[in-house]
Amino acid sequence: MHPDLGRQEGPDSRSIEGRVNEAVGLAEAIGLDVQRAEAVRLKILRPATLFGTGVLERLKQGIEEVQAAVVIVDGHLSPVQQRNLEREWQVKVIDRTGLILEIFGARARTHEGRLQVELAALTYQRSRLVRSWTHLERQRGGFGFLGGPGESQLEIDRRLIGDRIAKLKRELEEVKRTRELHRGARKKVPQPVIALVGYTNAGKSTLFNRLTNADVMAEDMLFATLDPTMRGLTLPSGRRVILSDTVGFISALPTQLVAAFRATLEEVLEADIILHVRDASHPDSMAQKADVEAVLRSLGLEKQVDAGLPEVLNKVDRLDEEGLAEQTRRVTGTALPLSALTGQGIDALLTYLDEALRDRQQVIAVTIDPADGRHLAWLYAHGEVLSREDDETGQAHLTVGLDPMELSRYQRQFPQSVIGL
Ligand SMILES: Nc1nc2c(ncn2[C@@H]2O[C@H](COP(=O)(O)OP(=O)(O)OP(=O)(O)O)[C@@H](O)[C@H]2O)c(=O)[nH]1
Ligand SMILES: [Mg+2]
Repeated sequence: MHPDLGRQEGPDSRSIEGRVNEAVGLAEAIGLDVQRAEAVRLKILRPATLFGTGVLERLKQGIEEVQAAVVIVDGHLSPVQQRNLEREWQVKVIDRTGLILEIFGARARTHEGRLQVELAALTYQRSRLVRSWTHLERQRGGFGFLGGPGESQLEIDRRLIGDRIAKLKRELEEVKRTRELHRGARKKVPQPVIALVGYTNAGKSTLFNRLTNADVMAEDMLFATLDPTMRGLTLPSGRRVILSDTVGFISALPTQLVAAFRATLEEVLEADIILHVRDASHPDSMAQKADVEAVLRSLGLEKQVDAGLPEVLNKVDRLDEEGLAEQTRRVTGTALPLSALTGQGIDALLTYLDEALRDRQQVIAVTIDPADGRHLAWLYAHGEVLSREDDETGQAHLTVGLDPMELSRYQRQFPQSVIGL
């Protein structure tokens, strides 16, 4: 049930139908068999049950008719509302955040992924315990801490959860440190990193698979991907890069999840190029774009978002010319229309990546003694040799393009050799 508060937030906001469909997609993502889905218009908000009495009664009949095992309310439920609805309908009730946490719990494969999801779920649970606790205390007309027979069960639960959260945070720190060590080792042969980000189901994994011949799960399912995956890829110029596929975003992503995944996401987003992959054929494409950009901003990428990220307008095979023109017109940065499914537009994307990476390069001119093989080898391995002339004395005159990071490394290793920039 999608509670429709009757709010319309501007021309690019989602249709109610789109919201209901997305909620159905979420439920199906953990294998639930959705028997009925509807938006329920709320004229007033009832603090105790969210829905009014008449609506409650009507929904109860529907629930009994299909013998539902679980009811999903696609919005926020307070712990009290959740409990009251369960009592009223005699069925398990969960809200949107609870559902998304379930999906992530079912998807987590790596050790780190599992830790992150558990941290998010416990943080969520703790916030709810606190609230229902104060509620219960108020009902009894007292303050929990005045008198009372020792710790209440809820206080114990709270403390246990708190301990577990602290432990998870320490473990995650440890995992992160180990990974940084590995990353440090990898950076010895540094390759630019390109990260694919975007709304769930936009086609990131399909594009990732097409570009790298990988076999990452790509399905018509929300949150198919959870853990970031990286793979090498050779661009037309011969330049090697690393492509990274990431977890998708969704509207009203639970804050607990963003917080728990923050470290992983921030690492991915340190990429040299961030490609925003969009389903340009989706009716709510613009609203999805706004949601993704909001998450990126919250992760510290305001500047890049304001400047306009390069956008892959995916699924153009489902768009007519007019639709594509309309989508392209609304892109601030570079628009890269393509179809990850048919392969149309992929070459243009690769060329774009090559050029974008070349633009960041600095060109140096050096003269190298023939005896200095190590120097020459370093430049061939780490830079792009743009020209080379060997004179009669055997000296090699080179112009070489270097990525900013490589340039500083070069200046450290071969301090005397740079002739001109
Ligand atoms: N028609 C069409 N469908 C596509 C295209 N690219 C991807 N799809 C389909 O879109 C669905 C989602 O694709 P995924 O690659 O799993 O999407 P994702 O962005 O990785 O999704 P999450 O991992 O859930 O965030 C799949 O059914 C794909 O076959 C495309 O260019 N055209
Ligand atoms: Mg994916």
